[in-house]
Amino acid sequence: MNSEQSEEPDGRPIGRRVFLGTLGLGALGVAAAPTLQRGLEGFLGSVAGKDPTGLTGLLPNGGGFRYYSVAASVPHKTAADYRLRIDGLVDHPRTYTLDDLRAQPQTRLVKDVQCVTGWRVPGTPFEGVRLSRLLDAAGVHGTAKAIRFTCFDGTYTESLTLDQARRPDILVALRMQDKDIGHDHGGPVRLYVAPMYFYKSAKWLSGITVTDRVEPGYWEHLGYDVDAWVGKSNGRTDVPTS
Ligand SMILES: Nc1nc2c(c(=O)[nH]1)N[C@H]1C(S)=C(S)[C@@H](COP(=O)(O)O)O[C@H]1N2
Ligand SMILES: [Mo]
Repeated sequence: MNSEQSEEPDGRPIGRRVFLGTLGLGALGVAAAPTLQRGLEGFLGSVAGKDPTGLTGLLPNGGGFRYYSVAASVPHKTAADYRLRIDGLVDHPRTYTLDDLRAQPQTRLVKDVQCVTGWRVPGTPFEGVRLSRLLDAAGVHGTAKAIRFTCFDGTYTESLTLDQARRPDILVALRMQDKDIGHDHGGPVRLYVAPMYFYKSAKWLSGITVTDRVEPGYWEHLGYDVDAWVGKSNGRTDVPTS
């Protein structure tokens, strides 16, 4: 896969034009955002030139990060109304507030971030609660095999196998670049999957459901690899990030 085309799950290539068509709604929503105002044509041009996977513009102070959202608009959440639900094949389903998550032991990791479309940001600190810790607290059933992640943008989803989810370098992240995660980067809470392409790091995380099989996420339905190891998937040879 390269920046010019993507693939459908059966491996049939689909053109950039078709792909952009599926992004129309999100594109319009973000083009209207105050910080990213520009003509629709310029916007689509930038998508075509850089990234078919939902690029919506370089952040003004993003330090090399690009803003992505597949949803036309995303509600803002604060400590007052943010909730993270853990359920599915567990003994103790639980709803965490932001303060609940802040009260857990925090892990800080500093690694490169690699997007599947090519851009890489070196040495970026992420900090938060190990996903494995939340899973242990929930009491995962013996029949469980995978995790499904959902987001309060109402659209994006991701997945991991249970073995992957238990790695120590996968966080429910509250901080990024040594700041609380702002809205544009998926705050107040996003997933951080250090060893995989950045599409695995679901922004605006709201649900962690333990399941008996992997259910491919949003971009994976459109052809991206479910096992998204940096340098060993998606036909790419990037240097691993973790
Ligand atoms: N909810 C949600 N999470 C998401 C995405 C998205 O569109 N929606 N895009 C993914 C992709 S493709 C990338 S590269 C990163 C971008 O994160 P950033 O906007 O903080 O740079 O978020 C990932 N997580
Ligand atoms: Mo991405």
